[in-house]
Amino acid sequence: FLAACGGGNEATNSNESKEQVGGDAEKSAGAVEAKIGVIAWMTGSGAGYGEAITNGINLALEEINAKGEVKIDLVVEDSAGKQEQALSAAQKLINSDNVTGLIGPTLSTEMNVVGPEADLAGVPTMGTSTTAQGIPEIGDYIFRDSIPESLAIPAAMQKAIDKYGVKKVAIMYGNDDVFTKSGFDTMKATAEEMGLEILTIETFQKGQSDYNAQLTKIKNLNPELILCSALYNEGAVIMDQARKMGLTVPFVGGNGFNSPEVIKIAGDAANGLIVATPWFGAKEDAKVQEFVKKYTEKFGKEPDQFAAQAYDGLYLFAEAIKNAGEADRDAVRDALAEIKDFEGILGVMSFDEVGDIVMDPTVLVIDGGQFKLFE
Ligand code: VAL
Repeated sequence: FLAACGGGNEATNSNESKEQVGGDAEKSAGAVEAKIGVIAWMTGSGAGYGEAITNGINLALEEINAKGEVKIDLVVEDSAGKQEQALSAAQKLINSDNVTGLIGPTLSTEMNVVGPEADLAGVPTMGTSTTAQGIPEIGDYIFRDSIPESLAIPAAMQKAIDKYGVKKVAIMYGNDDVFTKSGFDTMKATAEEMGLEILTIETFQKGQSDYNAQLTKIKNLNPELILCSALYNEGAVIMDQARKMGLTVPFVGGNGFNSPEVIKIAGDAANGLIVATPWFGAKEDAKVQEFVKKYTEKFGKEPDQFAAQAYDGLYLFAEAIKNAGEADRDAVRDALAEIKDFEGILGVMSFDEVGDIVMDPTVLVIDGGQFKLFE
């Protein structure tokens, strides 16, 4: 029986003293301990999103635990970009691992099934990449630190239109995904509001490899700008095929395009893609540059928007856990809702009354194989 106590006589102490003796490092004495579950798309055609997300979270974890005010234990699950897998991961994390909170899942499509489940169970959940309309509105426990399409796309469209004097656009979108559909709704409504002529609306599905029929139709109509709502894998192939058939006009893309994977897949064909994002790695800001340096040293590549949002996402949880002073789900949910002017690498962050982040986007363009400020 004594052996089961792990050899330390402190271990036989009561629960109240456990906090002090639980961590042998001096730093974790008195630290609030909490378990956070992460659901990310880590295998398959969108694995680039999940890689960036988990890297960002792991870097934040190291820093937070080293500071010692809060001690976070992570449990990471792969959703493979699938609703059912995301849901069973959430059920495991909520019911078996007993996590205090969730980060993810990656896709809005996945959050549409995980969100209601987490909300019902009273588990505070932070979407760090879910940008479709209506995500924080799923419930009181659902937050996000990624700006919605409804804010990002109009900002990108306005800049593109001002710069190129655009009057005629074509729209292309994936009609089998919550996020790509939501981006399309915003593109269409914004084009109408701006008085642009929509020459055609073309659709595609996840995993499609040939877009020549849609692109030929678009080319024959001579648009000055193409609005495209896609995840990076489909989006990059669309741009590649468009350029190959001589469609050289600029593209405005939604959040899914905001990944270096687009450049990796499409190469020079990605030039001329305009996106809006809360993250710009070349920003002259000490906090941003320190993050870029540390991340690049640790993972051998530069962080993207998904890494940055996930990094801040875990910091927001750590802040809420610290302020709550305990790992209780309800207390952490309330503390998250109360966060005001938190200084992250994305900027100064607060949540609005539904749990959406309040932030201004920056408009970027891919030029010479790199994301640059679009001016
Ligand atoms: N932002 C998208 C979504 O909400 C992707 C790119 C993660 O589904």
